[in-house]
Amino acid sequence: MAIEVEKKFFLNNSDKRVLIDGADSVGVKTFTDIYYDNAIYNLTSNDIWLRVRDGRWELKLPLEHFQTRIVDQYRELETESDISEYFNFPKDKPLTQLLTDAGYQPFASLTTTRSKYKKEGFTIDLDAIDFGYEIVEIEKIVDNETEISKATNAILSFAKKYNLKTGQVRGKVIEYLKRNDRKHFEALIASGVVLPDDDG
Ligand code: V4E
Repeated sequence: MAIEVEKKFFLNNSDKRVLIDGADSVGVKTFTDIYYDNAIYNLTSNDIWLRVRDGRWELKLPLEHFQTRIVDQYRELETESDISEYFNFPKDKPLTQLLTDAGYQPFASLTTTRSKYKKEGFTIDLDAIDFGYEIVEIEKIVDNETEISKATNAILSFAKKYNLKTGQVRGKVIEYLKRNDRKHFEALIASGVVLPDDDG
């Protein structure tokens, strides 16, 4: 099973130029994610992310407890049958209907334009999100959990080499909630999924 090890960074324009210099451009694509949770935020307050990306269901499950991790590590379920099994839903009914019946509703819709590059064995995603937010992710995909710490160290060394600032970077969904849904955002702080910050 593929495991995505990734870390997000903010970038200023000169960092961006240096990072992209000499990288292979893999292409640009645009996609829309609709994120789901129930009224008491059962999923997101446990760092579980359920979304439909351009019509396909995906579920991201944390591998390590969110307060102890250095990079983001998620297991990804990408078939309706795996996701149904995770929720203990019966196998013979459509997932969308079962989720609606169980109280899961959309809470955010985000359209991302992603410019993808490869450099030195890493994937670099420059994401521009429709509500006016930009973020970069450095990623490695590994085949099993024993390879995670090696990939983590490699991402951190790569980032250091290109002078990228580490520290807490809000993902696009967290930033969206901070700007648009304070109640949900505060619930994620209360559950420890998001750390409080000092910029309001
Ligand atoms: C993992 C996660 C969320 C789900 C969205 O994940 P993300 O990597 O931001 O999306 P994307 O579009 O890059 O997915 P890909 O194409 O790589 O599959 S929303 C929040 N998180 C985790 C998280 C957190 N717990 N705290 C903070 C400050 N940011 C992000």
